[in-house]
Amino acid sequence: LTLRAELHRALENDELVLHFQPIVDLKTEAVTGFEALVRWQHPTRGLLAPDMFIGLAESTGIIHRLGAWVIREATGALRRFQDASGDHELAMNVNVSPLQLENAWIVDVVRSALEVAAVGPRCLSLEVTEGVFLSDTAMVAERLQALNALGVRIALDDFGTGFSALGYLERLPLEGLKIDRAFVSGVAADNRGQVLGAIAGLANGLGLSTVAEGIETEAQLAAVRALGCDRGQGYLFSRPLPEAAAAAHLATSR
Ligand code: G
Ligand code: G
Ligand code: MN
Ligand code: NA
Repeated sequence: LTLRAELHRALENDELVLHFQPIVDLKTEAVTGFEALVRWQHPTRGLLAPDMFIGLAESTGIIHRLGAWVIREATGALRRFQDASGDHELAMNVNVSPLQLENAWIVDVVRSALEVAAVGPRCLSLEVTEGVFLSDTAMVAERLQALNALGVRIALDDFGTGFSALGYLERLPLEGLKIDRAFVSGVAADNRGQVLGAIAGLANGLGLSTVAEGIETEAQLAAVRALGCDRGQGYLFSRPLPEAAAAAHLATSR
């Protein structure tokens, strides 16, 4: 069987799982939320990373159902994390493929996921990549406005690596930028923080929050903090974790 045929069955057979990577406040290092990252617990091939199947899900159209499952599952997990920690401000970031925005159904999926989990819409953040600008931008803008009208936040993921059409930063209802780890990896080396610093300054000027991605060392942490990023994410704090481990991490981080 091809992976493609198996992906159809994976959804029915409950073979997808979410892992959760903590996002921390850079001032306090307190966990402010998680990014949900999907994996496929394949019956014979083991745990598959999203790079192995998201492209396939997009080219076959399964991404709509897969993405809806991710939104519901992540929102349900957020409710459990909030209840366990007593922190009802805790946030969940969910990756959304540009293709998912072409389908108005996503607005209903998000609305009902929030209702079912009884989670405040401000606690859900949808991450879209700059790849959305390759689609019909009027349609993308309309869809993001509809999602934003529900109260959910929209963040631009992998910022700086794609088609940084800066005009969209003003025209789309964005709440924040996730600064790609490409800009974080060299930040602690001499004279390598200029782009990250400039992005943080740009975000600040536009009233957008910033998450520095891929922080792996204390030196990088110190540098992104000094450059004015709000929050951070990376192996220094934690790798993506299964739900039980993420809940345990949350309990010990406060
Ligand atoms: O840990 P990591 O290998 O999880 O993620 C690799 C890539 O897969 C990242 O670019 C991430 O944005 C993407 N990804 C992870 N989970 C999802 C998901 O639920 N939906 C989509 N569309 N992309 C995801
Ligand atoms: O593209 P996106 O930012 O959604 O995907 C996040 C990806 O980055 C996931 O694959 C996640 O496992 C990975 N990641 C998270 N933290 C780190 C890190 O500190 N270093 C590296 N190399 N990858 C990371
Ligand atoms: Mn992401
Ligand atoms: Na990213």
